Amino acid sequence: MDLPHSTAIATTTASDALVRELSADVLRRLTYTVGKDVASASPRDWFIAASLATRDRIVEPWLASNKRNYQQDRRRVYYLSLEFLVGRLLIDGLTNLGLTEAMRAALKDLGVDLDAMRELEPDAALGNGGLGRLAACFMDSMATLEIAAVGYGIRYDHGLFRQTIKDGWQHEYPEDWLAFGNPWEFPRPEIVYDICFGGHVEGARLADGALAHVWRPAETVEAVAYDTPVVGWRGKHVNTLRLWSARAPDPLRLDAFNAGDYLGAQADQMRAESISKVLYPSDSTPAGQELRLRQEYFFASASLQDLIRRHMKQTGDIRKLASKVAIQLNDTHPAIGVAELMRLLVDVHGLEWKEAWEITQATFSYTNHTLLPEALESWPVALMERLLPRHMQIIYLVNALHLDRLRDSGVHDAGVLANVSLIDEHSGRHVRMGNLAFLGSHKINGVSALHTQLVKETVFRDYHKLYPRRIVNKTNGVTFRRWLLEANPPLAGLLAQTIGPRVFDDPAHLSELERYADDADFQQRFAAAKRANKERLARLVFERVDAKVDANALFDVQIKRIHEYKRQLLNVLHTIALYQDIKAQPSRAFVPRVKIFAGKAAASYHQAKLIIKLANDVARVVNADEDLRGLLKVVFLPNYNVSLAERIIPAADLSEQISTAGMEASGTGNMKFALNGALTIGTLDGANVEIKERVGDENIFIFGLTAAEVEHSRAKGIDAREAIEASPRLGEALQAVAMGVFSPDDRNRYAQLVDALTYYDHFLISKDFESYWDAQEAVDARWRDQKAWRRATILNTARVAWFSSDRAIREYAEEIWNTPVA
Ligand code: 26W
Repeated sequence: MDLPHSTAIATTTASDALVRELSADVLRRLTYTVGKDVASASPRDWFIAASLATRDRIVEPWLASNKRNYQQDRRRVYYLSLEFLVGRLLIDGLTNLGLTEAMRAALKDLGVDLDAMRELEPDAALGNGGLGRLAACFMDSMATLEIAAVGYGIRYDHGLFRQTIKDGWQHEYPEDWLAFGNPWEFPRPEIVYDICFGGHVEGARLADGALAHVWRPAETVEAVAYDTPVVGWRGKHVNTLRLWSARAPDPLRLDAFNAGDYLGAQADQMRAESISKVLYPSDSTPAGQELRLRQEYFFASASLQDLIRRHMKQTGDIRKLASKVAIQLNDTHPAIGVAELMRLLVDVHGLEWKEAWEITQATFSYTNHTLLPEALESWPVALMERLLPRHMQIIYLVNALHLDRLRDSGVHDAGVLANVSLIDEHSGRHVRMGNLAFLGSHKINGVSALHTQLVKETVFRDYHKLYPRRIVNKTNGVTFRRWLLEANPPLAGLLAQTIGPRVFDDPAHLSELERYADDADFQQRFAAAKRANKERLARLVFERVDAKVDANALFDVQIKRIHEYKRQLLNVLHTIALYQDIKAQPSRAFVPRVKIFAGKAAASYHQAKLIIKLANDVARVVNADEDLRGLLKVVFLPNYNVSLAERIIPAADLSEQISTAGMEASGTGNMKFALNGALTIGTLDGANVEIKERVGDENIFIFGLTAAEVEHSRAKGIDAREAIEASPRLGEALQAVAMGVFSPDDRNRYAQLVDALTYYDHFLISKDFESYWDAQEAVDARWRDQKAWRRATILNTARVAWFSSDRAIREYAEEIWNTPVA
């Protein structure tokens, strides 16, 4: 029996009148929008009808919010992001409106089961991972805090690829979220901007003798707006997510069509529309392809044109832009916007360069999400010149003026000047987008305390010395509405009963759980909620991968993009060592574990795909081995996405956050797990450091080298052989992999993987292995003392209120956007 997977918490009581109204609304939508009757409606028709009925209740507060923003002349925040990893919206909308229970009852009266129906909604997977999901959490919090905000991005026809696992290997398939229509969006065919590419720049003398630049582009694409309302908690304020779709200005090309060149007429259309076809599926290495730069400029230009139009309508004065507008750049992907805003201010609105630059800097701010050197975007100057000739001129001028100013102020160190230049002269000339974003912004932020410190010491070291007040920290956060209230009804219900539903208005109330941490009755109920989630996940595991897992076992979970620095390999090697240990000691009592993995690898990332294969190979061997007495199971769940995360996280006992220290900017999954009462095993990396400070050393399992020690090890030169010799367990695990114990069909499959680990081990897996093993033993020891385990999990939930994205957004509003919230 499935628990009703919803919650009546903090929702308005489902009065009979409301239920009747809603069922009439759904029926009306089914009839007049979907065009079906009850007898012929498919489950998907019901989903569309229910979504539209829900959306209908968002529209009025949405219009009212827009009107209020306008009348109160509020400063607006624009969040520019190439990714919004939204997930599903039906339960989210209902929860925020307080209508979940009423809708459940209304649908029941119509013979429809809400919990079955919610699964039909495709995820809006317009993002790769952390950065995109953060943007979605921030949209939720900006609406909740009643900030007048618009999120701008691209309406990709195809989101992140669908992953299947065949014979243990990852396969990628196109994702098609729009196939059955999207009930949440409003197409705005009348909101269109021309986006230009290529051509050349002409100089023209103005009447006053000044030189003006006229860009004669070779190509134009249209950006068409699609709006999705973003409803905040309790439905009080609704913001807009405006996504741009690309369209050819003259899709039929009548001239070519009439001349009989039907295919030629379509080629231009395809070229234009390819811009919003598909999300680039890499979450670290820039694609470096022309299409990607076209995407970046396309959405940055459309968004800036749109926000300037709104600003001019409101104030009529372009000079007031910085006082009325804050633009946040989500990583460097929209950084070309700095040059585009300069172009619009100088070439189109006729401002002087100096004033335009002051406005630009006062308007933009930039969030850095990664230190990985390979992830830092830079574009070949030649490509930039060809695609965006006017922007290249602007970038040169910004750079020249900046370097001149530095020289004037006494900076002559050639190394420093080369580092802070917008142009990288090292291997072919490139425009450094991080530097452009930095110079064009008044504030730059990292996403955890440690990451911000490293931003200051590494990528932006010289900038930080020159502008010591510009880099600030804004530790990430997550929305508790989606990640607790919606994803974990059993726990949410318990919290509402114990400390009251106001905890969903202000998570600070979570701290009131502290006094129940040792309360036997509460511990038992907290554990029962976890248990219900685990049973539900066990059923899902059985459906998806045909493996039977026991809800009594410790669920040990690592779910995130597959990346070497995230060290899924360390976890797999621990799994193998544990397997060997259990086999070697047939009569010892082990803590039963289920190792759960999920995550996608970029299609071209061979090493990551090999790690997926290894996890699956190990799962096959381990799960078939009867010597194990059911003490160990390994599961790789395919097609990790937001909706799957919502199922897994509430069911986790142990949260694996084991990146090489200094490499994970923050992590946000770590926060979601702790909130849902999982204990973290992790390195002192990203926000783990701050989680540890809040939950307390005894309620988290920290292991491994620190970021400083990692740096030191690397400087010295890593030789893993010593560490492997010192750890027989690791040696044996590696040997099993090398000998093909898990790949009898291809004994050499993992040779290079084992070699890389033995000789280079860039991610210090071998150096951290023993300490990881010990931390896992400490986990086992705590698990054996269920009272102590439960106490620690309750304290995790009680102490992580600070990681709410509401807190993060409040900090952005106060310290970066100057839009303080009540
Ligand atoms: C241009 C290719 C590319 C694409 C995406 C480079 C880099 C990225 C992102 C920066 C990758 C990303 O998602 N970073 C993650 O951002 C999260 C939100 O701040 C952090 O919690 C994660 O630690 C960080 O890896």
